[in-house]
Amino acid sequence: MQLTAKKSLNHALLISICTPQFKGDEATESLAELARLVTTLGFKVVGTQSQRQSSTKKINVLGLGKLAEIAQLTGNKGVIEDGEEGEYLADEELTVNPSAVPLDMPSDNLPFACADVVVFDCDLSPSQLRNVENQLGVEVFDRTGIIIEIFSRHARTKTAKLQVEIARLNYVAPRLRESSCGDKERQMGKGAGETTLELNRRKVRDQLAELKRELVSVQHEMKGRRTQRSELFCVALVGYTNAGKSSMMRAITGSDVLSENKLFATLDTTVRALFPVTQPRILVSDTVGFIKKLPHDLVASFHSTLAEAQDASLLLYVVDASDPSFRSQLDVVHTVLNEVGVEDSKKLLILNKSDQLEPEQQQALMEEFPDAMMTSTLNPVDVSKLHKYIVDVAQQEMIEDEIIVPYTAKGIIGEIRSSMSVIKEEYEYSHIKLTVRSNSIDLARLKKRMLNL
Ligand SMILES: Nc1nc2c(ncn2[C@@H]2O[C@H](COP(=O)(O)OP(=O)(O)OP(=O)(O)O)[C@@H](O)[C@H]2O)c(=O)[nH]1
Ligand SMILES: [Mg+2]
Repeated sequence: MQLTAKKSLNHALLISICTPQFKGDEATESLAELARLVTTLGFKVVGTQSQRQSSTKKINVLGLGKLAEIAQLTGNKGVIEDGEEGEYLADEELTVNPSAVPLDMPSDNLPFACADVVVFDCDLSPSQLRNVENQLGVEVFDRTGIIIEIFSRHARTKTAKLQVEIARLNYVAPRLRESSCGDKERQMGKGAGETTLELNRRKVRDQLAELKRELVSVQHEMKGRRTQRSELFCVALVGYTNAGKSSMMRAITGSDVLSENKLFATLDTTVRALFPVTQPRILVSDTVGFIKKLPHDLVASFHSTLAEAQDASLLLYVVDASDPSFRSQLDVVHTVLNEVGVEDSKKLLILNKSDQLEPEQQQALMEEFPDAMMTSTLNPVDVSKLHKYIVDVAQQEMIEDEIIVPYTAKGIIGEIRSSMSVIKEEYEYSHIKLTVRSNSIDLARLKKRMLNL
């Protein structure tokens, strides 16, 4: 199942099922986030509706009244039968809080009746999805389907593509069973439908097995590369999607990593050296962003991508401090990182996008998070401040030592200068005495080599 953009722009109607689990503005914030997700896919949001329900588990997620209302907005193309109404609480309109909606979200006055896609801000079971699709007669997607589609479109490297495809097939597999085509096949005669269904299921199973095999081999290669880098000080940028991780990566490494005002712009871990370059080099990795209700399969599939964060000596938690919901976003980041087993090494909270905050707001945040660093990736002073912080932490991890290099082995000095931080050079009668700072492994290796010279 792939989202098929029948027109260049699908007009999406978003639906929030407000269960008692939602506290305060959570439903509104979540709906605003869904608006950003579907906008990332190129859809145009033409309206939002909400339905109060005691749970999202009912066969019919929408009550009869709300269903009829939405059917009108989508052009009455479906079939609503009597008695489809399930138990539900009173319904109400939900107006999206403008501060929670990104500024670039299309503001529109289009009539709702032109909605040709309906997107639910919750997960729907295969049968719920099929029911509501029949009732409305338009394409219906749930939140996971939308997230998986964004991941599919944004995956660039082989690893990311494999991981996303595995998650996509896992999502598609149970839905195959419920497809209307499957139903027709089943009606054709005993066994005939089952055969088609079985065939499709087997195809998906085979594809999954093949993809998993490929992933294991790619992960093996990745592990090898990480081992080679393991002696260097590594910093990982982690955080919610759109917080500014890639922008910060670009700023502190001088690289051209993609940063976009789109959710999930980055799906692959990129590793670059800190710039201006330090001796020894410090590596920085940019990682996949998180989102609330991230499908479990996707979390699991990104295990290997996040392995970079696992190996990092310093974790930079980047938040978009100008987003009122950044605290709950940070909770999501902590939860997912715990789930994938990223041990908390040394960490720094980065309150990014400070240029979007008033001075009083900045001050209040610094009082709330005294250990954090306030930054704007657009401000070179902030970028240098973070660069210095990273270098200082890396320096603290290093040890100082003296190395005696005889003049007969002068060639090795260049090597030392390029891989260690040389603090002092003293020229004696028969040798040069270098005071250096480096990690213990590199120092031990160098001393062993010196013995053999
Ligand atoms: N105003 C402002 N915008 C920023 C800042 N940092 C990043 N942005 C913008 O925020 C948007 C998202 O930035 P990215 O760097 O792609 O965010 P990300 O955390 O890598 O996002 P994912 O890859 O989706 O996880 C882009 O439009 C950036 O230009 C900042 O300090 N101030
Ligand atoms: Mg990014």
